[in-house]
Amino acid sequence: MGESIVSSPTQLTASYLSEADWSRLRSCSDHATLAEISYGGEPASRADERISIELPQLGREPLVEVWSSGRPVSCGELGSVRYRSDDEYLFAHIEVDLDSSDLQKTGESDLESATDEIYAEVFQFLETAGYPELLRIWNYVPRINESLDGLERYRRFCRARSRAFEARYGERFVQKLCASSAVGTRGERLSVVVLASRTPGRHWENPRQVSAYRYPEQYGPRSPSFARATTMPIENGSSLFVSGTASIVGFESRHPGDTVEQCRETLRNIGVIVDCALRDSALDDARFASFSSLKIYVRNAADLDAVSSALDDRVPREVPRLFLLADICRSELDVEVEGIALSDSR
Ligand code: 3EB
Repeated sequence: MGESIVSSPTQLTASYLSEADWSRLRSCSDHATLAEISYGGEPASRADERISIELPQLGREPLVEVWSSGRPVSCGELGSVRYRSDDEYLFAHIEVDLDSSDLQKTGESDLESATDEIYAEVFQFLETAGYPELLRIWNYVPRINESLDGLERYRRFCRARSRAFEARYGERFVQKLCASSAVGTRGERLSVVVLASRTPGRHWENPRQVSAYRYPEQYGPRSPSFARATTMPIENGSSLFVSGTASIVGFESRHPGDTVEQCRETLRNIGVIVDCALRDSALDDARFASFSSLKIYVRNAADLDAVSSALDDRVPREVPRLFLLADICRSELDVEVEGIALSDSR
């Protein structure tokens, strides 16, 4: 069989494009876009097709994150959910302005009631839309490390998220948890982006790390609800979504105060999860050739160059990278890395 220059129709790709390249590409093709995400700019208007995230980008020129599968896309809104789907995958976005007064107060903090509302609505929506399988969730939490009435906002977010998962999936909800990230913004919008599918992916834990849903209580009243990675079978292999990964071994943070060592530890964790998801893959001969993209969250802009060169030691320069200024959910951690890898069964 000859090589096809067109990617498999069911392979989902995320590209980081300059605004100029993106406007050229979208105007000269009927290229179907599942999600278009920009960082650090103005909030998107209701009519805008773009998802706008309140995290400044670091680096030379602003990049747009563009997801596509090559399949025709339809889009719409239902309640507070905005979505785009291609009959296999669906992106849903929902956000709540924590400053606005239309939040229903339930006696808990606004952050917790907003988290609960968002997750309950998303779960209901995915069921109705026919994309019930979770593949990847991105959470953007305003002022994540601030304390609110004696409990850190991240821990409140985790409590509400965990309750929402339990309400939806019951006691055994940990089986449903997918690859995720949760990072802090300096804005006011609690924003959740969900990638879901009609058919299930497979969720993975990292043997170097205690499962986040089993973290001891010292890290909060209810554990974080996510898996370390999720794989999705595609035509000639599989896609691997690696969760936000930080310098945590077992359940403990390593190398506080040393961003470069944290970055190296993070890359060791990522190496292990990639090996796991490969070895036990349904496709024995599949091989994760390389990451197709990496996203790096750094707490301090001054660490950008050091983190970037620590990455250069392990990751080929051709792998596209996007750097964002974000608070990491543990206050002693300064860097977090997530990525997408593609297996290659040839
Ligand atoms: C960690 O391993 C680091 O709460 O959804 C990474 C990925 C982290 C996802 C989440 C948190 C989350 O605990 C932080």
